[in-house]
Amino acid sequence: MRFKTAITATALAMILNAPVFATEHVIKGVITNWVPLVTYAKPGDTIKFIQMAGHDSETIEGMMPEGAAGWKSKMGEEGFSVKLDKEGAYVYKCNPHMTTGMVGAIVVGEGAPSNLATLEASAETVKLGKNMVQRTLRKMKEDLKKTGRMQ
Ligand SMILES: [Cu+2]
Repeated sequence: MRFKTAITATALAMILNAPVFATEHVIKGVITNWVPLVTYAKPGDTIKFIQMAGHDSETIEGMMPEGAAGWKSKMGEEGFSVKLDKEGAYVYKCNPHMTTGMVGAIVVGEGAPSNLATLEASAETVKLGKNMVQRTLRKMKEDLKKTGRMQ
């Protein structure tokens, strides 16, 4: 009976898209990588950045859902948090380590992010670390396929 109740609650939360069960997701700075590289969240969830010594976190222009506010932490801002309400994918960087691959992605909502084409177009206009931004998009798509979110 308890199991059935849990399923019903989950189904209800999905139907209502309710932030009632908002979750906090933790992303770590590890050497010059974000771990995990791809984070999945629901609208209303919070993202928290830890192990930030020597790192910052900032969204890349044009690489977030339409109408979403970007973010920029301070350098080394331990526990910097951001709440994400808009569905779609957000691509963010660490400024000092962007060119060595410290670019991550957060997918908010079910399925494949609806702004994928926009992200790919925006990646073309990135000046510094463009190949690393494209690498993150490639890895995100691989992960979306692997997790059955995308064909
Ligand atoms: Cu860094």
